[in-house]
Amino acid sequence: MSTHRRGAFIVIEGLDRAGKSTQHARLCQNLENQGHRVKRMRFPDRTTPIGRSIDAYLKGESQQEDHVIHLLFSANRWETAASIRTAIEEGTTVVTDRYYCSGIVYSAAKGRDDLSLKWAREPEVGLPRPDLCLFLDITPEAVAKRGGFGNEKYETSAMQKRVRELFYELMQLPDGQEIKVIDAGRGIEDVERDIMERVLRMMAQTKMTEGLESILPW
Ligand code: NYM
Ligand code: MG
Repeated sequence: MSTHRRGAFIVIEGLDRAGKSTQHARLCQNLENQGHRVKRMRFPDRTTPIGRSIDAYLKGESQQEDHVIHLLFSANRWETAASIRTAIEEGTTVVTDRYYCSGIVYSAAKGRDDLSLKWAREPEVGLPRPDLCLFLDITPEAVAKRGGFGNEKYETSAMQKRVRELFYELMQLPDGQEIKVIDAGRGIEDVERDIMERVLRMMAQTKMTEGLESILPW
């Protein structure tokens, strides 16, 4: 067996306005301060041609059928899959702001009979599976105190409420194993400390000499 140490694959998930981008930046910086090489990523990655269509959709500048936009979000992950695996194999830790959990729950939250959690998860099967997914949890009330939402698609309290319920539903399923709930309603430093603790615990417990897994079918 090889003793080569791979990087870790960490995802930060949560509702809009939960503080994901702030915590993503702090976690990456904290890991670098500890001597880790870090690759920062975010989904949607709005810089690619697929990402630009997603961006236009979210801003209300274009329309897409619900299944089509779902598959574009998934394709936007697939176009990075090889680079994630390469970075991790080379010993770099990859930290992403959102990933396939968002993909599944936001689409399923639309409430269509023909767009279930199960259907929404299928295109993600085979993608690199995170070692740890931190779900930054915040109540709709706390979000309101933070000044409410922006004006992109999905940024309404009804949608966010459903998204939050579905995140909890997803945690009861096999994907729940690597998802850890973080109370994001606290101060920035408290959340930051909690996240770093969970990450270090995961790094100590994971066999980093074994390859990264893939998302498996249910
Ligand atoms: N979103 C994000 C999805 O609907 N599906 C996905 O696969 C991903 C990655 O995009 N409201 C939604 C969640 C957000 C929106 O994300 C834009 P952000 O992090 O606000 O830029
Ligand atoms: Mg947002």
